[in-house]
Parts: sequence; C-alpha cells; structure tokens
Amino acid sequence: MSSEKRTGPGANGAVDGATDGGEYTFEDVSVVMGTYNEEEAIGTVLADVEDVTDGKAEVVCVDGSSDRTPEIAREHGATVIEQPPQGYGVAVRAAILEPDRPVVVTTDCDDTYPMEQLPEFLELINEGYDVVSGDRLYHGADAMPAFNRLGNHAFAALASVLLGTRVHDTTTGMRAYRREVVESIEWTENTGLSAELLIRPLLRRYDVREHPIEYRERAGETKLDPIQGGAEIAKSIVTVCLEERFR
Ligand SMILES: Nc1nc2c(ncn2[C@@H]2O[C@H](COP(=O)(O)OP(=O)(O)O)[C@@H](O)[C@H]2O)c(=O)[nH]1
Ligand SMILES: [Mg+2]
Repeated sequence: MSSEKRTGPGANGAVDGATDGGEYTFEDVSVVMGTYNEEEAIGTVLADVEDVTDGKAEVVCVDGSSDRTPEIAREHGATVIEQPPQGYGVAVRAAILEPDRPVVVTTDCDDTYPMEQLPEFLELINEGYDVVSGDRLYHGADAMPAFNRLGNHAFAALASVLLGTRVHDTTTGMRAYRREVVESIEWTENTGLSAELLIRPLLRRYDVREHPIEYRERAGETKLDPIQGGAEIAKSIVTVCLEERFR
C-alpha cells in the first residue's frame, strides 16, 4: 500500500497523471452511487457535487427507491438507472460500469462522505494513482456507530493479514478509480463489493493509495444490517483474497 506521494508509473503504465494531453479535470470525472430511499440526503449530496465540481462532473445514480429519490436526482441533472433493490454491490457494480469518462468516483448517497474532498481525489489520480481510497478511520470516524467502527477496524486487520500489507479502511464508500481498473476486473461480491474493489486492484499491483477523509453522521436510515452485512463482508474479504492468491 502506498502511503507517500508517488510519481512513478502505475501498473497500467500511466506516468505522472492523466493522458498525453495533460491532467484530468472534473469534465473527465463521473461520480456514481447506489441510491435506495435516500430522499432525505440526495439533494444535499448532489448539490455538494455540483458546487465542488462547478457542475462539471457527471453523476450516475443506480436507484432502487420507492420514494422521491430518483425524481430529486433527475432534477439535479443526474443520470438515473432504475433497478429493483438487490443490495449494495449489485447497484454499485452497475454504477461503476455505466460511465464513459476516464475517472470514476464512488460515494454513498447518505451525506456521510465529504464531497468537498473530491479535488484531492482527482489530484491523486493525476499524480499517477490508479485507485484512491477514502480512509474514514484515520480521523477517528466519531460519527460512525461504535459497532460499525469496531467492525471496520476488524475488517481492516483481517484484510491486512491476508494481503500482507497494511490497509486501514476496507469498506469505505468513497473512492476514485481509473476506469481501466473497474473495467479490467470481474466483480463478484454484493455487500462485500466495497472490500473487493480495494483488494483485487491491490493484489493485481495497481497503484492504490488510501487518503484520510472526514466522515459525517448519516441522513436517513442505513440500508445495511450490521450483523448480517458484517458477516457477508468478512466472508467476501476471505474469498476474494484467496481467489486472487490462487489466480
Ligand atoms: N440501488 C440500490 N442502492 C442501495 C442498495 N442498498 C444500499 N444502497 C445504497 O448504497 C449506499 C450505501 O448504503 P448505506 O445504507 O449507506 O450503507 P452503510 O454506509 O454501510 O450504512 C447508499 O447510498 C444506499 O442508498 C440497494 O439494494 N439498491
Ligand atoms: Mg453509507
């Protein structure tokens, strides 16, 4: 795991950032998310993306809602793909594969993630990283329920042992990826997709960097059952690490 600023080539051969033409801007960025009955939060999240990126980033929502979430998303100019609710990973996999733009950023639609840090994520991609992963635990994640915080520390410890490198937050929802990374790997997990999206690129020697982020209290109800979801995530971490080791 990279912890320092690096300017060397990523695993995809990218050197010092974006394309031959120079650095990526927010016109090259898609912000994507699964949305499931998030009418309390979605207006704020999309307004923040609009403000921070000067309206330049494209927004894609894969939506399973029965409330006003998709209408609000469309009012904000987002592309909305509707599908029945089938879990986090089913929605987010569809969301990351939808855009044509070269940089894909995931977030949750619950107003927990700091859209104001989007410029830092883009800057790190421009420095040559293939994946930039928001680390919520770095600053303590006081806004996270204590049980989830404990679980997230445990997932990071488990993944670190299996990976042989220290990772700090395996289940964060906020990351930036070069599109090439999301397209070149087959994604198999549902609740555990977030961990998979960190682990497979790391074990395929992509240039992955964790970056500290602030984390806010959720607006609206969580869609994840902490016990069942936690067990599924632990199983995903073990399965994905073993699959990658024996690939
Ligand atoms: N479309 C869709 N989105 C989902 C589903 N489950 C969760 N989400 C969204 O995925 C994101 C993460 O879920 P969240 O409840 O915030 O999980 P937590 O952060 O672990 O509490 C949120 O934006 C949810 O609305 C689903 O089945 N379908
Ligand atoms: Mg969330």
